[in-house]
Amino acid sequence: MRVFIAGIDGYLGWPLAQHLAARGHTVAGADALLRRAWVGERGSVSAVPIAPVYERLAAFRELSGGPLPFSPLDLRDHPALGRALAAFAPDAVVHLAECPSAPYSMIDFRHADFVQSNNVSGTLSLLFAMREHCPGAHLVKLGTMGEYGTPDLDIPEGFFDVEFRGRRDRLPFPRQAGSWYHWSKVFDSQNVGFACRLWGLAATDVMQGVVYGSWCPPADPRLNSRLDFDEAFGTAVNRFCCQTVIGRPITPYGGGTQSRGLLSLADCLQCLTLVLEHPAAPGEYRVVNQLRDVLSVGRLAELVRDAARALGIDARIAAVDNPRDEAEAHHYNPDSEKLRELGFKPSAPIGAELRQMIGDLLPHADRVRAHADRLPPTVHWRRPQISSVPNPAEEGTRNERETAADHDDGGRGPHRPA
Ligand code: USQ
Repeated sequence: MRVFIAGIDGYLGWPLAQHLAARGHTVAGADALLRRAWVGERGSVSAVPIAPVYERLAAFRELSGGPLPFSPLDLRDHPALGRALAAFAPDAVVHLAECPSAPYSMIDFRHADFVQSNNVSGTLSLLFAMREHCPGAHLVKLGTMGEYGTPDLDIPEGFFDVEFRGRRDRLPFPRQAGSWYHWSKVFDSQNVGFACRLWGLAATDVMQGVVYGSWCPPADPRLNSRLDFDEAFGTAVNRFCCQTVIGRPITPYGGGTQSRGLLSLADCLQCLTLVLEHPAAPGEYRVVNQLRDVLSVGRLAELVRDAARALGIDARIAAVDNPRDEAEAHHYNPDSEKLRELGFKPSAPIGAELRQMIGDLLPHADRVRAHADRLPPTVHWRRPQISSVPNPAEEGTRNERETAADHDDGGRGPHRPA
């Protein structure tokens, strides 16, 4: 199968390219390298060092025996996107090219506006480009479990049966997102569903839970995927593991009773591959809930502490005030049957994944330690922000010097929303 990955330089995109190639698929991709710039803008780096994109592509070519056609483009550059799709003629397009951070979107108007226009407009550009250049290709769009929020009902996979005033219908399950970022994914879902209905596009909208885990293939460090730990781009479990390797306490927010669906990076790759290899039908808008475990943040903190202790690290937990506006005591029971019906078999148990991740992080503890001031939360959902992030425009700031290796790719400076 010919798979075009939009967002191929990211945390999920780069391992997915390697995973699909190892299964015999032909891969191409696009990326505007914005994730590197956003993390740089926040004054941080990937804990695991990552190679510049053209070194990554060279490693891919040497190790997989074939080239990886790459377009350094922003999805909103509609003509360039069209040319890339027409040249590659994909059977499937995986769309990972969005700003994935709830905290980043909550900083201020500029960031909320940037995240929503980048995500919604980029997706719209992709939908129109697919209609013109590869109308038969299957779109696999990364959504989020956060679209549903935390309703006091079980959460079905996309749709549910409703009875109202004596009439019944099957309707989209209500979306109640909790950040400007999560709302951008809701708007995308509506647009993707509409394109399926209107043009007969085949699409799978993947409601993904929080992903954790490292990707450091022993064959070549140029194949490593990034692993962020800053407040905005590090997911909870990855942050917790980074905290343990520098002897900082693990920070569940608030009471730690808020629950989320989670899955490891390895499980994420397995699920995305299953979805690609079992495509939606033409005109079908399929929604899958992609998660493996439902756990509270407090329980996650304990699991990370125990994994670190098993490796001889004296890890401890210290809750901090919750900077977010989120329910802490709530019902949470999402369905996730469709992927299991397609054959999803969870890989290593969470404890083993955490020990692997902490082991991968230990050699890079100094990188985390040098940016430990990026760990505490500064973005508050309800009150105006007083940013403690240094101004990257100031020549010679510590953060510019230290992050240059990670985000000078493609000749870009740190991205600052206009
Ligand atoms: N949390 C802590 N301590 C921390 C960081 C986070 O307790 O140091 C808590 C948050 O309050 C939240 C939970 O952990 O209750 C998850 O936070 P997160 O930052 O790991 O995840 P979130 O902001 O929801 O976003 C992440 C990805 C996003 C994806 C989403 C899936 O960044 O791209 O869409 O997970 S989901 O959470 O299911 O919506």
